[in-house]
Amino acid sequence: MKDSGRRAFIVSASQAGVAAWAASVLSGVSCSTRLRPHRQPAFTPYVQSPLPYSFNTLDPVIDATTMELHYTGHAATYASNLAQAIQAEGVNPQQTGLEQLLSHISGYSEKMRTNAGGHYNHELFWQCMSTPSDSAMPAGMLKKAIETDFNSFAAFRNELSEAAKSCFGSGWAWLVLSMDKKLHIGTTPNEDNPLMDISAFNGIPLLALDVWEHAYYLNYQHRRADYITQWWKVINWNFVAQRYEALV
Ligand code: MN3
Repeated sequence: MKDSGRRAFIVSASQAGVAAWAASVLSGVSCSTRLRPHRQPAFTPYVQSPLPYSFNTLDPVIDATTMELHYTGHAATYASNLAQAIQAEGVNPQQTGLEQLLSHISGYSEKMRTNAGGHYNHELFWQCMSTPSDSAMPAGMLKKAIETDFNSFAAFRNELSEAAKSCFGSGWAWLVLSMDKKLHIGTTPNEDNPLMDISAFNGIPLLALDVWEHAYYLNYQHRRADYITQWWKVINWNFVAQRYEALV
């Protein structure tokens, strides 16, 4: 194990606490009594999973070329760089799950931070989307929770859209579940995510939106707002609802 490449990030007790909580929930270790194990969200593997649909499935919201470059280029590179980083920094993937690693990311290198985050974020992002539909809407428990925590679906949609639009530079917008089982919207810069102990915004990610230019530039050029408006048509609400229901 090599320590020279590691950086000492300042992590507050509350950040570390939330990150540890999220990791324990996702690993099902210390919070198993609060979960329904058969419905628990699956672990995120360290290797890139097959795309759950074709490159052209999200067209015309996200075109096939963008998806192919994004999946086989950007995301695949994060996965291969992550494989290098865990080897260089002595992480045994059989012992330390990716969620656990993210919750202690302050103890690892910048390379680990970028690539563990980049890999996790994209693995989730693909699953959050499916065939475009003008009537894509949440249902059931998740719909109720959105209406409770944001007053209405319209208000929720507006808040998440505004967060995504105002995320400066490259980053991600999120819907997360907090320790008190409430829904929250926030953003993270670059490839950071809400599971990281160094993140100012913490929680268990339920829905992820990539607002890096590579996610939309071919189709939308500089018009990030148009991409965000169209993106609502491809949200896989069944997937998001299943994640939510497994955690509450
Ligand atoms: Mn991306």
